[in-house]
Amino acid sequence: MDFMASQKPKQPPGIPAPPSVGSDDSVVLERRTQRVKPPQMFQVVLLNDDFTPMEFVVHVIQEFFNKDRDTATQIMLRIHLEGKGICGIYTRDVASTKVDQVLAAARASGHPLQCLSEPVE
Ligand code: TYC
Repeated sequence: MDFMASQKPKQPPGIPAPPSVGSDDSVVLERRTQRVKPPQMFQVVLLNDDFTPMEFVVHVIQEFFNKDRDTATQIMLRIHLEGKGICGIYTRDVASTKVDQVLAAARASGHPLQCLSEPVE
């Protein structure tokens, strides 16, 4: 009877296989399975109101969301017509900073513009 293992033991999922040593003493590292999920992303949304000037909103979108003038104008018009619009998608901290920057700029100019961030999906 043969008690020798005839197959390599299976590696549990998520645990990297130990390095195997070749006949010439070279070490081969097995491919690692990815174990970190991508971070939750947050969309920064501007809300429409009846008082903030269109030109100010275009300026804010260009300045804080790095859009060119045409794109910023399209986003502003969407917000104006549909009530709200996404200006960008970022990690939690970056999205939160964008909201703070937009609100600070709006308040400093005396406009009631509202901005928020919400998780994507
Ligand atoms: N509705 C505003 C106006 O007619 C323009 C506006 C657009 C305001 C987008 C806010 O997020 C906004 N002046």
